[in-house]
Amino acid sequence: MAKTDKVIITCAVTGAIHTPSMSPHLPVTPQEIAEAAIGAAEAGAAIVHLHARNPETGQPDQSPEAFLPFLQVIKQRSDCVINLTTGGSPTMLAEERLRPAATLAPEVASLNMGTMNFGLYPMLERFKEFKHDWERPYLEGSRDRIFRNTFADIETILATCDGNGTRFEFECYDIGHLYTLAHFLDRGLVKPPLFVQSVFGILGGIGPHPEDVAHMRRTADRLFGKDYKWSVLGAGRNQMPIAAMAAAMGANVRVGLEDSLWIRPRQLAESNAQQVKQVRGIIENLGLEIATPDEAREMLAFKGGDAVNF
Ligand code: KMH
Ligand code: ZN
Repeated sequence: MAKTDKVIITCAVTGAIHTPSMSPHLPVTPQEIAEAAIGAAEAGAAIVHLHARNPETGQPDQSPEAFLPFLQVIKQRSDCVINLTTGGSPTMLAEERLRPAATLAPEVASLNMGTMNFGLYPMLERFKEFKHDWERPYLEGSRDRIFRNTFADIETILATCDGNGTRFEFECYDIGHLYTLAHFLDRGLVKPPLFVQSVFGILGGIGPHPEDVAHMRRTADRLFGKDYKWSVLGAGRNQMPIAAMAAAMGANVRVGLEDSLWIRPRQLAESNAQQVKQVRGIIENLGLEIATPDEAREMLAFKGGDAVNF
């Protein structure tokens, strides 16, 4: 792994894992998403990873028009790096998912490195009451839902976004996804420094055990050497333990309500900024420094915040 001098905090503010009834603090409207992203950046996040939702129902929405209202506010009020999802929701296919990144040309977009059965249904054991009709079937349907990211899908997203100078946050949910990324590196379709986001604790992907974290790191080191920057995210209750463990090993970290609604056991986080502050405390107590947006841009070879279409 390329040595990380400073630690990049990414904050993923809303995503498509959780549904609005699970937490009153999950950002849904453009105003809420903008405030969450700006608050996270003020707390120390160099990068914000963004999805859009329908403001009435909270359903994931990958139309570029759904992103524009909050992107413009964030850009006016913060110099943080804006990262747009191409994962959207597991219910969508790649052609729909890539539209915001293709149209809006962000500095960085997520790219999911493998097909998987993204299991959200265990959350039905904790959350029983839903205010919108779509929430329960969305979670229940994940038992049998394929989050499709074939080699062809990945090639399509790369080919569509690369011409805009957009770089990628490679979301790797398992060891095999690192090998898929290595395959694209061999073919010259992705360029170092690779921003590898290792995802731990999603049902259907690798678990959150320290051995899993160590194995991910070892494998990425073997495949990519100094050509990558490592970042980690732990889903749900694994968020802070994984961040602490991996930051001590030299990783960058991702937090945010997209991946965990919690600030401590049984206590909902009241904002994205609260999780950023908590992880920042962990990082600084390890004697490490957090990266500014411009330091993150330099470390990851991003094109700069002025070269986007919003
Ligand atoms: N919530 C992450 C585990 C994407 O947006 O491309 C998955 C994610 C996918 O962030
Ligand atoms: Zn996401």
